[in-house]
Amino acid sequence: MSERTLVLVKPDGVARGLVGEVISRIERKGLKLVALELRKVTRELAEQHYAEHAERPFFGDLLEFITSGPVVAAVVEGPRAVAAFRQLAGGTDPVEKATPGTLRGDFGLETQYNLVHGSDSAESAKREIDLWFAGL
Ligand code: 3AN
Repeated sequence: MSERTLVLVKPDGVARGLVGEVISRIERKGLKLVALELRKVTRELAEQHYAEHAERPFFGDLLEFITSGPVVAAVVEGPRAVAAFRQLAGGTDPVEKATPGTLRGDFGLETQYNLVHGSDSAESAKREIDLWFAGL
């Protein structure tokens, strides 16, 4: 059974030239790209994407950051794609949670600038893919 997940290379990852690294790891894992786009994120899209964090103290900073430069948005497909990409990404805190060998563990230092986003469940993936790639 195949599923889909939404992946973002956030502004820090794009600015640091890590898009190829992220895409390469996705492909080497055996996952398939079904959509891929460089995108400037509007405030409106950012608010919708991160709606579940609206009450968190870091919400304002999160919106500032995600709209600060282009992101690469992708829809990735494969067996257990949601969990498989989260395995590649590593934990949210790049030092305390992500282990070496993961994207965040290898390239990240701060939770706010943790390089990538991956949907956290099949339901979130559906909502996020509808938001970013309507009609896909
Ligand atoms: P994940 O991206 O690993 O699913 P979430 O959903 O808990 O993590 O958080 C979404 C995003 O919010 C993170 N990727 C990160 O950019 C930001 N974030 C989460 N926790 C913090 C924090 N304590 N301080 C600053 N930013 C945070």
